[in-house]
Amino acid sequence: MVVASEARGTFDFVVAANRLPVDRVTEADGTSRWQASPGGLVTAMDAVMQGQSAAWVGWAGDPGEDVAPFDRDGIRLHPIVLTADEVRGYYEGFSNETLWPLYHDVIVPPRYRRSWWASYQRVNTRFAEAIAKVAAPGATVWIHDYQLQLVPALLRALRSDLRIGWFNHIPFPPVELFGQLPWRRAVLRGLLGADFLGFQRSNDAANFTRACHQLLGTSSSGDTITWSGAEDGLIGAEPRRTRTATVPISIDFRSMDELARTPEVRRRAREIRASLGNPQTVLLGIDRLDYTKGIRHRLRAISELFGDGAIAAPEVTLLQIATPSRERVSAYQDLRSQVDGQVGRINGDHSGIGATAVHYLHHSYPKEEMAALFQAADVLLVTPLRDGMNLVAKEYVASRWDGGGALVLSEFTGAAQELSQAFLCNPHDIAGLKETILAAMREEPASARKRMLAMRRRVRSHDVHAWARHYLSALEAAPQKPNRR
Ligand code: GDG
Repeated sequence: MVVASEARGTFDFVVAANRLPVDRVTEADGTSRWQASPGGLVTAMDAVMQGQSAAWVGWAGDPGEDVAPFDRDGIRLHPIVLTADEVRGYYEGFSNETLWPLYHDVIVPPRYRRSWWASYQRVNTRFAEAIAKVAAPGATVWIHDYQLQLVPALLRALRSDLRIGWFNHIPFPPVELFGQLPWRRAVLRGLLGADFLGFQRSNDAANFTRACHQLLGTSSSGDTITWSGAEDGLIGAEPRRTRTATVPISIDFRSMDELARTPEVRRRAREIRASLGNPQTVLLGIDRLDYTKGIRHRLRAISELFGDGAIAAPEVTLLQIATPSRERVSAYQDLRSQVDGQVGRINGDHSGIGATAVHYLHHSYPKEEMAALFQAADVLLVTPLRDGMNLVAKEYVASRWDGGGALVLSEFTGAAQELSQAFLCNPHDIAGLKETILAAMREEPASARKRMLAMRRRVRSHDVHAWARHYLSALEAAPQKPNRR
């Protein structure tokens, strides 16, 4: 399909993500309104979109809801409508039950269903058509994440005048795993429609380049992949070049730091410790309840530490916040019962009256409460089995303006590449994980402070605004490397 030039839009910068940056909230009286959804991506995009003629294309979050485009804070929001079947097929099915586990080291088995793939293709096409309609001639388009991997090529077919970038928030798996996907070539071809592909870690970019080489026969020089299409039977197709690079995402350091310094947050942090009985050591975990986050491995290590007598309540307690997530997907329901069971067993075996071993909360909290929890914790446990980046680790560091606290961080997170002063661990090695937790608890305050300050310097200088600027300059320059600034 060719979009006639008069059908082209007027927006010079277009962001496309699975979700719009707003959620629909229904009030008690039945009326509804849009509320900004919190999150780093929204903050980062907001900073780069302000002052530009910008649009955001994404799903409004409810099935079947046909909402006309609307303006908010100077940005045009363009809702994509999904039917209930598409929510099941494209979103819960292909995105969350096929791609998510496949891209996270098959921690649970991915499910390959042809009807979900058909739905994914259909919805990706709808996104590409919507972007083609709103983007001005020569506009820059930034597509986000694994839900939209076919959009770059679909969009290029409609609008070859656009500058197209994609960023992967999650890992890109080694070809030995990626190769399981029945539609692996179509996904790679979809991504190669972009001028620039950004990844969290250099290994993710390398995995992608290897997959293209092995499965499509592309060639590459440095970080640029060349694909003539002839390898794929596309006779006469123009060779295309796509550049890949590592652009690790970050957080809004300043706003987290400022929030954590407010008297309200500091008071609340003291209150949290007091309501836990002022223990010597508060261990904290905050994660979406997701099997990638290593919550079961963490609880296993904690359970053994209590069992060994290395730690005891009430002097030491674990506060585990698990934010509800993807509750309609069966692997997440299974995880919830496993975690519920583990916590129950630990508390049954190791708690006493007024001495709770594990405080487990299955809720989500406002940002202020998160900052207070970070302030209240002596050790944050971040133990994913695989995680693209892990922003919680960076938020903890940004909250510790006092230089206090220690971070236990899995080697299998993107954050571990940057936060080398953390107590790094392999969560599969339960004995090693136990030792690392004890080492973090027992670290001398002066050297713990040195580690924390070094991590703060890193996150402060590599914040989410720097990330967005870096990404956009690479996209503008692609397929060349951007000039050093
Ligand atoms: C994906 C990748 C990558 C969590 N609970 C609450 C809450 N949160 C916020 C955290 C943090 C965010 O959600 C979670 O980000 P993570 O990075 O830890 O993990 P994913 O959700 O899996 O994100 C990941 C990320 O994309 C960005 O590229 O780092 O690797 O998997 O900001 O603070 N926020 C509030 N209440 C909660 O209860 N307010």
